[in-house]
Amino acid sequence: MAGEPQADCLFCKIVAGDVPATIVRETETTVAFRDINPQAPTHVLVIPKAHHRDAAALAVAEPQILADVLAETGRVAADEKVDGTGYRVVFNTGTGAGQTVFHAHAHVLGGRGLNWPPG
Ligand code: IU
Repeated sequence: MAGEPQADCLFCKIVAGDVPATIVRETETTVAFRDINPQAPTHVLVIPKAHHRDAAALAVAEPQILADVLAETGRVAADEKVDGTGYRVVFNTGTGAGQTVFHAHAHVLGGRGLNWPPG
């Protein structure tokens, strides 16, 4: 059922504490942790604790929690001191866009120049 933990989901396991992660922030509805394969000096993932396959599905099912995720991206950027220079928030959606983990997550990237358009 949408929102419920999925036994085969890596990020649900991180939420449960069954898979280790370097957690930098946590709220009632979200967890933020460092990406295991960082693509920038700051690369933090912000996820809802509830399981939804991507950001659009989360927006439809639990819009307040998507707002919580976005608010946390800003707090992560401030904590990491990349809010002044600028940072990027990315929701890869679908395999063609590079989504590999099908539990909604925002990438927060910063600390280096970021090209546009992205590759
Ligand atoms: P993507 O947008 O679905 O490709 O992002 C998934 C991210 O999860 C990717 O950047 C991985 O490096 C990251 N990740 C992680 O942080 N910890 C893990 O145990 C695994 C993937 I597996």
